[in-house]
This record gives sequence, structure tokens and C-alpha cells, in this order.
Amino acid sequence: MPAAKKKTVKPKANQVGLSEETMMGLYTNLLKTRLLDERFRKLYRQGRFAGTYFSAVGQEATTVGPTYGLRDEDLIAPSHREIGANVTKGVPLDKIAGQIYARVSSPDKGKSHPCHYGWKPKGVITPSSTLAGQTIIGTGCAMGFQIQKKDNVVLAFFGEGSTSRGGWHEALNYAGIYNLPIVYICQNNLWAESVPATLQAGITDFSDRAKAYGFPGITINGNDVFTVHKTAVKAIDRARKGKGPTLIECKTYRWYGHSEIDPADYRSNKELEEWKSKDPVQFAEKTLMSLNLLTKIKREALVEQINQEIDEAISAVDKDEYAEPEEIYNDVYSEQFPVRRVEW
Ligand SMILES: Cc1ncc(C[n+]2csc(CCOP(=O)(O)OP(=O)(O)O)c2C)c(N)n1
Repeated sequence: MPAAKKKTVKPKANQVGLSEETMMGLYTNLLKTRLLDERFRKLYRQGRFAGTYFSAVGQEATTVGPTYGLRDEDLIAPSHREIGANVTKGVPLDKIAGQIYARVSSPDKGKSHPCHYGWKPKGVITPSSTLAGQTIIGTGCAMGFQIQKKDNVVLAFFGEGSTSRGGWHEALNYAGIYNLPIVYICQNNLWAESVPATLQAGITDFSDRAKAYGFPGITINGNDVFTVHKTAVKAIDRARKGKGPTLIECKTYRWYGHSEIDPADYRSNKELEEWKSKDPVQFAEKTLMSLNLLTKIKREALVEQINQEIDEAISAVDKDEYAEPEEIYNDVYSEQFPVRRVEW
């Protein structure tokens, strides 16, 4: 009898299907986003900055997952709840804090409402305050990449409420016709201010909307950063290869009000508690601990390191000046606006 073939024992494929480095990278960005977001909520309550603050606590995996691993030249078109996409794209924390504090160090020099971050060196398009506006601009940028024959991609982020706007449909329709290199990420957190998703559309899965535009749509668990990342990587790869857009709907939830001035009394505690038990940060931690990639001690060290980074960013902008009123005219028009200047 021929000798039995020696079995080569392959290392067990990572259960999650991602490398250790990617999993830890995703987790670190998730944790950083959570800690930074919770810090801004506290600072707002202390009256340290004006306006309001749009927390994304509870839905961080929907922004961290798709953005992780993008190139600097790839663009993101965020809305108002994408602090995680900014952190993960590598926008320096003092630029993010500067935008919140409306200081001169902010990329917009204090022109926009808090949470409307933009940072050209890392490819972050400043959000439009008009809902879904950034989806349209992002689609135009994707068209630009196609014309320039560059294999860069655009990720456009929005909530399910924004998918009711006409411009949103026009953008996706256009992208479908021209097979543009863009991935649309819908963060379905069930509420658009006080309007429930059930009053927003007659469908349960917002990804179904992609059918009308001739490209794939997929609905996933938006609180599992690993699944979100893997799904987005496939869609990004497809877009980079010139095969066209994808719409990814991430089911998720925001823990706090629409902004810090909203008590969110239109929803039940039961609903909130159910979603809190699906905390994306804890989910990632449990997964990493079960794979022996994370320990409580390692987590504590990470928290300390991130908090220090946050402290430094906040104290830098705290000392920073506000822009001069004249600044309002700059970076708004391609040429200086030709009207009479207002005397201050
Ligand atoms: C055209 C327009 N209408 C209304 C608003 C006010 N507004 C800002 S955010 C928001 C809710 C958006 O809901 P959704 O798109 O689901 O995102 P979420 O806030 O849930 O992340 C509204 C109504 C706006 N900015 N633009």
C-alpha cells in the first residue's frame, strides 16, 4: 500500500476572514471615534462650543468599516454624523476639534455648523448642510475620477431620511447610467430627527432602492464593523475596477437625540435598550477577545493613549483664536465675491 500522504496542517483561517492587523485597526478607530464623540457631548454640555452637536454614538461601525483602508486620494462625502469616517480617513484630531469649536484652525475656519468636517489633504469633502447634497457632489467627483481615468473611488454617506430627497435619486440614477466609481453607504438608524423610517419609505430595506438604478444593493448589520468592512471592501474593489456603484444599507441606531438639543422622547426606552445591547464597540471587543487578540489590559492601555491624543487636540483648539469676520468671504467662491463689502 502506498504510504499515506502527510497532511499539511494549514494555519486556521481567521474565523472572521480578516487579518489581525485589519481587525485591530478597525477596532482602534472604532474606539477612538466613540471616545472622541462622548468627549464632544460632554464639552457641549459644559458650554465649551456653540451651536449643537450631532452624536454618532451607536452607529460608529457604519463609518469606520467602509473608510478603513482607503487611499488618501479616495474621497469621502460625509454628512453630519460621520465623525468615524473622518477619524478613520486620518483627519488629525485637532482639525476635527477645530471644526467643532469653530476656530481659525478648522479647515472651514469656523464657517460651518459643528460636525460638518472637511479636510482636503485626506480627501474629505465638506458636507453640505442641505441633506443629500454631499451625495450629489460625491457623485460628481466620481464622474471626475472616471473622466481622468483614475482608479480612485468615492464613498458617500447619508441617513435613510436623506434617501427621500429628489437630488439623492438623481445622483444614484446618474451613477448607475455611467457606472461611476462610488459606493453609497446608507446608515439606517431608524429615525430622521423625529420621523421614523416607516414614514420615510414604503420599503423595509433601503438597499432595495438600488434596483431602480441598475446596480447592486445590500442590507447588512451595521453594528458589526468586520462585516461592514468586508462588504465595503468588495464594493470598493468593484468600483475601482470600473464595474460601477453599490448601495450598502447598514442597519444601526443612534443612542442619543438627533443632536444634543433633542431629548428624543419620540422613541421608546425599550427600543433604545434593545439597540444598546447591540453596541458595536462591545461587539468588536468580544470578537477580538474570543480570538485572543485583545485583553482588558490592552484595552485600558489603548483607552489611555487615545484619551491623551484627545486631550492634546482639545487643549490645542481651546487656546486657538476665532477667525476675523472678513473670513466669511474666503473659500466660498472660486473668485472673490464681487459684491460690496459689509462694514463691520
Ligand atoms: C433639505 C434639508 N431638510 C431638512 C434638513 C434638517 N435636517 C438635518 S439632519 C435631518 C435628519 C436627517 O435624517 P437622516 O438622513 O436619516 O440622517 P440622521 O440624522 O438620522 O443621521 C434633518 C431633517 C436639512 N439639513 N436639509
